[in-house]
Amino acid sequence: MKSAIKYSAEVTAAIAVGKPVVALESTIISHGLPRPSNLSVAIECENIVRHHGAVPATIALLDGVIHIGLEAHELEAIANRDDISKASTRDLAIIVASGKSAATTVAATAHIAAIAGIKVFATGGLGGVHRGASETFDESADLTALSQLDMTVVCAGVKSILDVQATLERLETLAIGLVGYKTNRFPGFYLTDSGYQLEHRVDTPAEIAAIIKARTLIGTQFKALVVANPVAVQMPKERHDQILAAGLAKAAAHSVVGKAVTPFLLEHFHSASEGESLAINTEIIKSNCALAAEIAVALI
Ligand code: PSU
Ligand code: MN
Repeated sequence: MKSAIKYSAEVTAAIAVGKPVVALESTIISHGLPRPSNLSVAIECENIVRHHGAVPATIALLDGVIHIGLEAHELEAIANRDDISKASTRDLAIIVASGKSAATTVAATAHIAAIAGIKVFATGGLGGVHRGASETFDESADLTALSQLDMTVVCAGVKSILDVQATLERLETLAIGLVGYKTNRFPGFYLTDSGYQLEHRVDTPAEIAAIIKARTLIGTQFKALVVANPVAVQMPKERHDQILAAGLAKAAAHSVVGKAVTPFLLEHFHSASEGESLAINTEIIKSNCALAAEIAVALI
């Protein structure tokens, strides 16, 4: 077997000199955003991380090799190739051994980033407990993965397509840390407020860096810290609720299950909102990349 892990030139150089690195996931590029904006958003996100003084490490699997940091042509492959599956942690070894290619979810990205010693990770929204999970058992592997990893994940909370209350309960059970960034309300991805209160609020990257350092002292670092960063301008609530109800009905009518559920509902949002959800989704990722870079810089 070839070497299973390849670092980009930029990430290799950053790690060598102890420069801050921010991990970025790739499922959002291959399965969360439509072409062609997926590639331009991915490039823009990397540049935002650089602009804030850190180095981006977009993580994905190409032809059986785990990539930590993508060269320009590799980022393009993840955005445009048709053979890119969606890999969670359990899929990683299977994809490596079979020489296939995949984008990595939050769970798989955090797993790989932790191997590389990367401490901060930016994404759009976490996976969580799906509606009806008490019947379907559909709970994202993101939650259990994050309960075992030394990682700080910046996200805009969880999408309203999920059961937000149940997800918050599971985050508590799994001892995953949770703070709101400049908010006391848990954000709901497209919405700045999912309707749930947060116990802890932070207002600066330095405060978050102090929490990360305290975790290591106390020995609670191997359970992720989630930084919930609300989008500045939310989708009008009524429109959001209408689109969501139609999307959930459509998913049920088409018997969409398993890992197809999240991409299906995201696609529904993008087409039904005629690009509004896409614009918000893009803002969310960009803002999370900026904050993640600031946290990584504050940690040095
Ligand atoms: N949030 C987004 N876009 C996405 C995802 C989350 O805004 O594309 C992806 C992430 O990769 C997350 C995954 O880890 O969906 C969760 O999928 P599932 O519900 O199948 O675990
Ligand atoms: Mn699922």
